[in-house]
Amino acid sequence: MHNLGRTRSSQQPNHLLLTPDTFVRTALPGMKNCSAVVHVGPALGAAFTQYTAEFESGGELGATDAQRFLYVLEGSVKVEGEGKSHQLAARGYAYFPEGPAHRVVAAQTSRVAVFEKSYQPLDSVKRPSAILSNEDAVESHALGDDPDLQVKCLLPDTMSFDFAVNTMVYQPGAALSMVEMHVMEHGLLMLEGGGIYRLGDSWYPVTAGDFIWMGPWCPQWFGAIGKAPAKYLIYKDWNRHPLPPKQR
Ligand code: UGY
Ligand code: MN
Repeated sequence: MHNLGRTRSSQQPNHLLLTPDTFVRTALPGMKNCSAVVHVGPALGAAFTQYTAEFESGGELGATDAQRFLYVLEGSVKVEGEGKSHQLAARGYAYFPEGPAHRVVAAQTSRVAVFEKSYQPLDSVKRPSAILSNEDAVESHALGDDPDLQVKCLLPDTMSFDFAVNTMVYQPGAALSMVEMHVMEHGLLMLEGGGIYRLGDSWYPVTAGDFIWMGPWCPQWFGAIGKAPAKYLIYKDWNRHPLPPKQR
C-alpha cells in the first residue's frame, strides 16, 4: 500500500531520525560495487560522518583522509592495513588511524556501519594505531548500577582516541536512568529490538534498522519495549576539550 507521504523519519535542529523507508543510496568516491546510505555528516553540523556501506561480493570502499571505524552488520569483509590483514564477520570491527592507507573488500554481500572523523591530536599523547577485533571478545559492564543495561566499549579507554564507539544492550523494560544532556554528539544505529527514544521534546518509537543523530546537548532518553532485548551501536566524540585547539 502507498504510504501517502508518511514516515517516522524526522529532521529537527538538534536531532535526526532516519528510518529505512527514507534511505537513499549514493556512491562515494573510490567505492567499487558498493553504495552508501549516508546517515549524517558535516552538512548537518556533525563533526563526523556515519554511513552504512552496502557491498556486492568483491565490492570495495574508497580511501579516506580521516580516521575510520567499521562495524560489520552482515556478511564479511577483508580489511588490510598497517601490514595486517583480517577477515571480519558479523560483529567484527576495525579502527584505522589517519595516514596509512587501508583497503576494505567484501568477501560476500555485506553491510557495514562506517564512521569517519578528522583526528584531533593532543600534545604529548601518542596517536592510535589500527585495531582489528570482534565485539564478542569485548567484556561488557553495567551502566551505572543497572545489570539490565550492558555497555561494551569497542575502542580502548585512552586519551589517544578522540571518539568512542560502544554497543548498548537493554533487557526488555530497561531504560536510561536519566535524561542525558551532554556536549558530545551521537550517531546511533539500532541493531536489535526497539523501544521509545526521547530526543529533544519528542518521543519516537524506534526499531532495528533506524538511525539517530543527536546533536550536542540534545535531551536524550531510551526505554526498551518488547519481549526481546534492544541493542544499538553508538558513536560519541570523546576525550577532547570543548574548545577546538586554535581557540584555547
Ligand atoms: O554514552 C552515552 O552518552 C549514552 N549513554 N547515551 C545514550 O545512550 N543516548
Ligand atoms: Mn548520551
